[in-house]
Amino acid sequence: SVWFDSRDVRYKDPFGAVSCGAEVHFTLGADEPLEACCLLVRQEFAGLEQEVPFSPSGDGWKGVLTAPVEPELIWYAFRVRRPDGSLLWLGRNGCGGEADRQRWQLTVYEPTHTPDWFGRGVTYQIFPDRFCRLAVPDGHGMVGQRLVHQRWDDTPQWQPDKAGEIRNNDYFGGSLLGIISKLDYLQSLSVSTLYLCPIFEADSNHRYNTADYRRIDPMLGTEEDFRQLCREAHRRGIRVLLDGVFNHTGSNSRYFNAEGFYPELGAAQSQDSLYFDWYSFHPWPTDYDAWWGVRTLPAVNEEAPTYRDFIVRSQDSVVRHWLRQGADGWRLDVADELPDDFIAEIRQAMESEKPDSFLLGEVWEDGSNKIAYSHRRRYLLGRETHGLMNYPFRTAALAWLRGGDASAFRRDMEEVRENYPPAAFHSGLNILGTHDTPRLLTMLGAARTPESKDDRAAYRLSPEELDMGLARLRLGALLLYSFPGSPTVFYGDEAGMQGFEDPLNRGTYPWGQEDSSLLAYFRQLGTLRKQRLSLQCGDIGYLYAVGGGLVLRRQSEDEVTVAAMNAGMQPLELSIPWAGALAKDALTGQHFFARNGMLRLTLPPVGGVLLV
Ligand code: ARE
Repeated sequence: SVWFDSRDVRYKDPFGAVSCGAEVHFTLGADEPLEACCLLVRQEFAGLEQEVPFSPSGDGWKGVLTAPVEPELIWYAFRVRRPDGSLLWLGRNGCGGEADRQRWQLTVYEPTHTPDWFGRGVTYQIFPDRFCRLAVPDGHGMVGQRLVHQRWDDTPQWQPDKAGEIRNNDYFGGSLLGIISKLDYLQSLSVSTLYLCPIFEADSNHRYNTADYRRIDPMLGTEEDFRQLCREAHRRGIRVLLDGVFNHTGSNSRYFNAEGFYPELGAAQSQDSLYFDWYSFHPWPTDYDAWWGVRTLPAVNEEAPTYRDFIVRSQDSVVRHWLRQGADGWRLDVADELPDDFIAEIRQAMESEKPDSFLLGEVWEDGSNKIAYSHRRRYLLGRETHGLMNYPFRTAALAWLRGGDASAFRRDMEEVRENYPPAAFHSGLNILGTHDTPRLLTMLGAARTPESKDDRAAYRLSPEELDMGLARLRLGALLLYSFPGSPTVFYGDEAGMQGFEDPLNRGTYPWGQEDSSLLAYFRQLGTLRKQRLSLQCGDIGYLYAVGGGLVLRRQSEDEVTVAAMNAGMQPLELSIPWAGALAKDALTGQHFFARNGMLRLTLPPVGGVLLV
């Protein structure tokens, strides 16, 4: 038989993605005589097929592949010829006769600069209308010349007192000054990056339908408020990431202007509009391309030269302008629908404006091999984003926390680690929940699926559900803060907020009514992340991943941290290799003694320790 393991350096060296031009050494294991062996290599972007001949060596057959000099996505498999002349193919799904067995992936990236501050530290995500309300001078909800919503002091009280009172179109009046007033709070959580959902003028509470890219929504504050927010954040070691929605605008925008909110001619009003070629009409003006068919989000034609100039190319482009005002990076909304070269241009503009700024992409799948619009897209091969929202992490973590097998978590996360360039792997926005998903506590606690919309809206966890939800949430947070990439907290998850999907996941932060013990726990995790280099940027290894048990080791040059976790409903006895004589659980201060290089410990059901 013949065999191969892409994750074992005895078979493929080095591990994982490689930089352009690197040599990759392959060994195919064989315990039968072979006449010939070769590596079948397909280059996805260049569209080339190539064969690399192997030669016999002591423990199998060996060959060297020199990676292309340009970033590439390679698919490979093996073909061998036996002495009787028969051919055998080996792919991910085993040996067989077909030529096209599933191939292994080899990512080839260009090694470029990735700012490391992002992946090391804690990110806090805020939905601006819902975090903190403070008086906004003249904070009318104006879009162009139209008052689209009331001043916040006419809107409902900050904390709805009836369950389910968060509705789709409500405004609660969170503001930039409100966020500034809570920066000390964020600092107490050791936050180092603040990710703000859109803050530009728009006629919705989520503001993904941008009306004016160059203006802070007056309900949130002013440009000076934004500058002050950045200054005050920077003073506390917190950087600010903005949400850039460059795939579509609002229909009530300065550019499309469907209902005439703005005095100038929008694309929907005149074919002579300066913005006419930003959009695709069929026919004008009633039918047009829109994001996922949502009429209020007309899709932009990113190839239109005036659009490119405006967003990224000109010296005073939107991308540059807000960096100058103090932002430290951008999150690209629906990055998987933006042209690769547009993303690369944004990266270039950012690097020339602010070399240490960070570019994050919203992609829900493994971003190293995603097919979008029938072709593979590039997100992290060196010229595009620095990192992606890590939804695969969320999926795998939630499955494990809710009774799944830790081996599946390990398999899925090791696949991402193998596929991503190391810097991108360490620069993920690791999430357990966002503004697009149900609240974490609800996901982990709810014992039944709500039957109706009203049931969903009114659903509050019972005391038993809450206990289970909170125990799992703590365990999930331990995993989150122990994993490579930025542990990201969606505002209020640390305070015990509940709610099913949008809009129920976008409640107002419960100031004064937080779950204080949960909050203290997040503070403790934040402090540990800040103190321990191994957690920030160490290598990851899996010491155990079976059933509910998951043990991760993070290792930097002279520091080791081990997160030992049990998501199962029974206590779990474990033996963990440990170099020193003594280990301490950094969360409780409890000590453990090692014997013969092993630590024996019993983890309670749905519980864990962080060993240092
Ligand atoms: C609003 C209402 C919704 C309603 C919708 C349609 O709130 O209840 O269903 O309208 O009428 C923003 C707002 C949303 C708003 C939407 C449209 O935040 O509240 O919805 O605009 O007005 C996919 C995309 C991904 C996208 C998610 C939501 O790939 O890019 O869907 N996420 C971004 C933002 C959103 C934002 C938009 C895009 C639009 O983060 O907040 O919505 O600018 C799979 C797929 C993913 C898919 C995911 C969820 O896993 O792989 O591709 O994400 O499911 O559907």
